[in-house]
Amino acid sequence: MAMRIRVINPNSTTSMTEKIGRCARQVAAPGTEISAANPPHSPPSIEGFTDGAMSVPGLLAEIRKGEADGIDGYVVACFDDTGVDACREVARGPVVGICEAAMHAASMITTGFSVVTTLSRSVPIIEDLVEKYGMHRKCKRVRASDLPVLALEEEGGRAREAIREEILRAVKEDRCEAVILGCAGMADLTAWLTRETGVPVIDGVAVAVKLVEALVGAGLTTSKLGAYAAPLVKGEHATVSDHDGK
Ligand code: 5HY
Repeated sequence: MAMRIRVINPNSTTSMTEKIGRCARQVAAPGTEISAANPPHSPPSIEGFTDGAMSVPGLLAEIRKGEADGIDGYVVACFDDTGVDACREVARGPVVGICEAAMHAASMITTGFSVVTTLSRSVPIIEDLVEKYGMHRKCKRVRASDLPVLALEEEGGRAREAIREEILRAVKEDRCEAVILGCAGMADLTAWLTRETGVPVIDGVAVAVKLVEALVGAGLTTSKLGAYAAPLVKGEHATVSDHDGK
């Protein structure tokens, strides 16, 4: 089934967006057209609550562009699943975050997985998602490699070695049976890390693309019956009196 999927990197680092697009195309089915985009003015990397909040307006603008372009489904390529619920209000088709996708995939091939992300400050944000997605029994631990997100864009850096070491510690200490890469910018390291560690390493970008293909292929779109209905239209600078004090 031919379909058009847009992968959106909520941060504004275009080299990461291009890398994510390449990884998405590697796994996409022959009939799937992948486009990759990022907001022009969001933070260059999302490391913590404020960056995440600041990236959402631009992310929503990219979804609105996708709706005008007739996109069938979306991947939000940030492991904080930044703004996914808001995107689902705006989009007609499915919107899948790479964290939710990766955790559900891991839960179907293991009895327990760990996550290796970037900075320690991202760990509580991801631990909140573990609870939100009902994965507290399957997720053994969320670990930080102490790498800034943009270290993943440095040629010849030691990022992949640091992630490899953390993966090996996770297998040794957490009783995990697979490890999820906790940053979209790690997507191009998946094959190397799998070979180097002998551990099933899960990249949320690849899994999210296949899940969007599955949902669109099954004829599923985001339900507009309740929480994900289109946003209510608001007047400019509406005041309480405009709503009869309700
Ligand atoms: C991501 N930040 O996937 C997250 C990872 C993190 O800019 N892309 C980012 O550190 O939460």
